[in-house]
Amino acid sequence: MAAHPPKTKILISANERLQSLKEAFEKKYGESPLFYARAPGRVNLIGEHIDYCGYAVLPMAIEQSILAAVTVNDAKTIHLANANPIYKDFTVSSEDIKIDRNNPQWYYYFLCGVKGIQEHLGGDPLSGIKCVVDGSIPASSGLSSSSALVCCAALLTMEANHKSLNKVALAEISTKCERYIGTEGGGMDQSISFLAEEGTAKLIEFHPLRASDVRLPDGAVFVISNCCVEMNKAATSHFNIRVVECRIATKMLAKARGLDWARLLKLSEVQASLGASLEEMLRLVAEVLHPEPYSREEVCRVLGITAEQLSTDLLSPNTQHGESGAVGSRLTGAGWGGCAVSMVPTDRVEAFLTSVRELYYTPDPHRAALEKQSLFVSKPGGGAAIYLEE
Ligand code: ADP
Ligand code: NG1
Ligand code: MG
Repeated sequence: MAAHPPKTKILISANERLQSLKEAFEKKYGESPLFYARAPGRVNLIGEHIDYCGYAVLPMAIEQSILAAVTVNDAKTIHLANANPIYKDFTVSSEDIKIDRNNPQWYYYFLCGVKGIQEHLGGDPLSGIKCVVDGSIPASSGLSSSSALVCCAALLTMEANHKSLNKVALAEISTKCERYIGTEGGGMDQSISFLAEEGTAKLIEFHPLRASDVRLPDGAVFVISNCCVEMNKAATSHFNIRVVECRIATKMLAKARGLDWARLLKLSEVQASLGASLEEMLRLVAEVLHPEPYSREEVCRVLGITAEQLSTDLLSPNTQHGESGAVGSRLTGAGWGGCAVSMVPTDRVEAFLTSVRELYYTPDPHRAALEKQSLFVSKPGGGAAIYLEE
């Protein structure tokens, strides 16, 4: 049976960060915190974008964390504040928790954790809490600030409701509930946030979730350097496009080998069903898939599914716009906005225009008004010229 997260007594005044969080809490709510919860960020050493394919990863927790100070009340209201003023206060009834995945504000990550625990406890109303959050993980920088926040919220919600769960269960709940924000991650971040132990990296394996110590080389340390370009994974579709591409590849490989492809979702499941080695999987990929981008039509044709099934069964809400039938697309010009240029086979251009119109322009009134001058076909034109009246 996996252990529960430790619950230790600590001298607050001896810890600068806890002391200033305590003071911020007292200033905000006029009372002292009842307890604190902490969940660390992580750095991953080996294996990116494979946890959601079911493959093992090798992260270690970092010192930076999300820390929260909490009191509990009978009012069934969740009051959230943040030590960093860029994150605004938020208040909501614990009986009416909604997460807006189109607007991934910081408090929705917190509420993912609360909702995950609420569901685990059978949906009963939760105690109210007052909470101040203090984060030291650089946000949107690949060190998993989002999951540390979700895990911290899940952990403190358990404590506030006088319940406790083991680390594996908490990691699994947190993995599932962070998906409410829209990113369909695989569980590396939440697993290491709960299962980390000082002094060791962890090999995290899934299905079932387990973590084993990995001894790092003596006489070396890991240096983390942030390129300082932030990317909020829930605010764009980049992350989920990767997830969905792997999901579609899973189906195509499984179908090509006569497996029950409709049931399989992860590449590791195809490998396990075939009893294949990684080298055999690479050969299978080279044989079955082509390196050029797939159009929606081709995916549907290969899998024998309708466009609607593709949308509902395979794509996530924020990847509905992908793969409209271009051979290739890129941003043109300097970037930071502006136009994309797509090379589209002539016989697919009408379908392409319809698809981009329906998925990108029509749903947004501002873009719909600009569609006529914004979406057009252009042939290569001529150069400068002077024209004289005859
Ligand atoms: P990563 O997990 O790689 O850091 P994400 O894009 O997944 O990046 O998550 C970043 C989001 O997490 C931020 O936009 C913010 O909403 C939330 N977040 C991170 N740090 C804090 C913090 N200290 N306080 C509140 N929210 C935070
Ligand atoms: P970051 O970059 O920390 O948000 C994301 C996923 C991980 C994993 C890595 C790439 C979530 C919560 N996290 O982490 O599961 O896929 O990208 O290896 O979706
Ligand atoms: Mg994240």
